[in-house]
Amino acid sequence: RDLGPARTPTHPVATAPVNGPLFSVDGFVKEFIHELNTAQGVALARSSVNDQYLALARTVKNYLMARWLDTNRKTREAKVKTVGYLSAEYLLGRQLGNALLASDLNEIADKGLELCGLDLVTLRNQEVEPGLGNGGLGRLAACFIDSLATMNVPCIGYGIRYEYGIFRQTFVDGRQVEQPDTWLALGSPWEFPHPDASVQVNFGGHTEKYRDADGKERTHWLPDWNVLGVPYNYMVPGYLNGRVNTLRLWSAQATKAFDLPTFNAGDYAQAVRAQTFAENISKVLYPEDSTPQGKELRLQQQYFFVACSLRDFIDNELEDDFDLHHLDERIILQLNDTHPVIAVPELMRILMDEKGFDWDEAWAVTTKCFAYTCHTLLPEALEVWPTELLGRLLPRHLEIIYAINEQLLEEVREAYPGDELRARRMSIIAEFPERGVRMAYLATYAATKVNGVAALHSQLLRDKVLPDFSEMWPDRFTNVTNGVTPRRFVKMANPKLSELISDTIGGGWVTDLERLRELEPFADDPDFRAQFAAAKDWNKRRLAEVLRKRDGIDLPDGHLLDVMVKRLHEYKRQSLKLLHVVSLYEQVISGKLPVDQLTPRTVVFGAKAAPGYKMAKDTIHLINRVAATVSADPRLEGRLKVAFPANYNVTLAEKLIPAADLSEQISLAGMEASGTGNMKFALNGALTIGTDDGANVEIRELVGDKHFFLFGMNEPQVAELGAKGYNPESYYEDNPQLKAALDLVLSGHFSGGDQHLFDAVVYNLLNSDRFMALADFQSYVDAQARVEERYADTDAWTRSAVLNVARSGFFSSDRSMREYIQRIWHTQPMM
Ligand code: F58
Repeated sequence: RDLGPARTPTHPVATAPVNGPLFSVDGFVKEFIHELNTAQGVALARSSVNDQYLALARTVKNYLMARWLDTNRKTREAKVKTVGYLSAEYLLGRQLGNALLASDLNEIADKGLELCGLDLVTLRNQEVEPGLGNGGLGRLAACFIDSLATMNVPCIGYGIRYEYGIFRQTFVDGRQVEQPDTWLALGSPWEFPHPDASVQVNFGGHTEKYRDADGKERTHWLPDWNVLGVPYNYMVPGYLNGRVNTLRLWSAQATKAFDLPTFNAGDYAQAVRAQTFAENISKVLYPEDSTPQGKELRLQQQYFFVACSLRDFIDNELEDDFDLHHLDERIILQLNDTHPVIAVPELMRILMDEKGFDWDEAWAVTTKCFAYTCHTLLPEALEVWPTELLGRLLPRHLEIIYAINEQLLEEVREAYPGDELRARRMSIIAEFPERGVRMAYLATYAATKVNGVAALHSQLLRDKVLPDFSEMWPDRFTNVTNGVTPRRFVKMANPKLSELISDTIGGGWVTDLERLRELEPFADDPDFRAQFAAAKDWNKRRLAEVLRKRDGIDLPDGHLLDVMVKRLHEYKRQSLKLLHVVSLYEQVISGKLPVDQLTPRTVVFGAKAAPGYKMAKDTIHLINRVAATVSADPRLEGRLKVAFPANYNVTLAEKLIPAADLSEQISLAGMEASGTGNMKFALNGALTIGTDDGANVEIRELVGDKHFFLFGMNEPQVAELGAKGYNPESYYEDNPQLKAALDLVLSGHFSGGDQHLFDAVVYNLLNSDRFMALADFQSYVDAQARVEERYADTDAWTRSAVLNVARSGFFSSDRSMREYIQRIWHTQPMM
């Protein structure tokens, strides 16, 4: 059934009076002052900006409160199917702006604060964003829950309330230095802790067999330690529709039983240490690593939040007498990558050991309740938990996993008799390099549906990562191309463009993004183009101000703003972008390129490297050194500048993306599962220079070849070159421009004469270059020349930019959610 676009309310429902503060400037001011006085305990005249921010947040929350309670009550009464989104990460970004937008309070708040002599923008800037995620995967989860709320779909987001989110990046002499992210330090007005609803989670111990009253053999788990999960609820308001869903994040706390034996023995200090041990579970977000090591704490985190979530749903969201044989009618649990996959044996355990189900009954229910999304193609990023570790921490779960595997192998042998190699390939248990549980296989076997996150990725997932599974169960595999929320990333982040769009085609696009198509004819309207360009300029000026204050960086006027922001990873190829910069620079200082032929350009990088990822950190160091050298060299006459603001996060993205002219999406084809930054840039009128990778493929198809700068090998060509044997050094030898750029780095030019400082980066490119940056260099440089040519023709450029916006409506996360709903979840929006 086509659900159509998210409903566009004809009137802002949030304005209807419900129990809550009056929807007027007066009502707002009263509430604000009340919060300031009673919750903060200060008078307006004596209050700090932080007091004011906290009071404002609480005020806005009070407006949403009745809606939230109402949503909960109605959903419970309707007994409809809920999406249980299980994600170890939610990269939410700041909450205040989104809450104001969703509740239509922007104007009232602005006026109300003005009456109090305060400025809304200043208060908004006081908020520290909750950085409870690493990058794309966590941000996707945040976009999805926004869309579900806006589309009136019942959803509970489940995750972990990390006390420290993604580290704060600083640069010391150009090198990345990580600082703890103390996002809770100044108060956390958006959360509702419910210690009364805490859930116990068990670990360790052993299992025992026994016979139940009917004489059936059963197992129970005798754990030897436990912790408490304390739920913290967050509002997830839909856009102007009155729905407020819930994000429930779990925080670990020691139970009384935890330290009792030690305490009784009189060792107080040891008892306190034990408490710290328990609370470590939700202490810190694991910074993404391309090679996950078997970190015990990480597995504890995964089981912790999943066990809390299942327990919570079954005990608190369902009726007391609910028959769990029908669990799939009330929830679909979406596994956001393999991090929550331990939920599969956990549900089996609950159903069998606690609810008395037989194996077959439990498996029948379990396999209807889960769906799995894969977000990667890098083999080393697929989680494999050593059985030694898993068995020590969760002995009952390991038993269940072994039993699931036996059943899988039986099915495989039945379907492919005599093909023992296939059975071994498909086994959930890996034998090398050590015995381990392949979580992606477990997820694939248990799930109703398995999806990749862009068309190309889903195809490669079937053909290269899980070929045996997709051959055996072709219908289980599907694609849902990622999307981004237009509320945060267009309406909020780009107010000038949003206003122009709404003035031109009406406001419906915010919840029905395909309507941006109606802008297409205006690409040929000089008047519209002028306004479009003016919005871009405004965004650039706003960014310049932010970067000046935040980083002391000066953005020159009139430059092409060329932006590459994403996690630092070799496969994403920041080094290719850097080689282009170095090459331009080298050509000017060596006299090969007259400086006045250089297109005035500012290249902005934003990227965090995993703290343990040496190559990534060296690359950051090199980018910073190149930035300092290039930006300061008078021979460039200010026509080339490189900026690398530290600590790229959602808040900075919201300023950077709307200002960008050129979006860099230059991963090696076949490596970036989807990308979502690429979508945000296109929707904000940047043109993309990119490879045929991830969702770039779909962006190019939609916006048209003419309005996208394609370069580099495609995936089959990459595979072919790899098979043939790739020799990066030959590209260096054969391409004088490339050679000159690399030689300049090797000469010590960017490192104060130290000729070896960047050996690791350069020789990695010359000797191994796993992601074939050198092979794509010339093609990239040629594409950049086409960029400059188009940019020189302002009208043509703006026309392309308008068409990028008009044709990118597909990339709304509302559309992604519609596809999940129709093909995977089979849930219904509530009317
Ligand atoms: C990203 N994965 C993909 N993983 O790289 C990107 O192409 C895609 O658009 C996005 O997911 C959303 O589907 C990603 O962000 C992580 O951050 C993991 C976190 C946990 C450790 C391993 C990496």
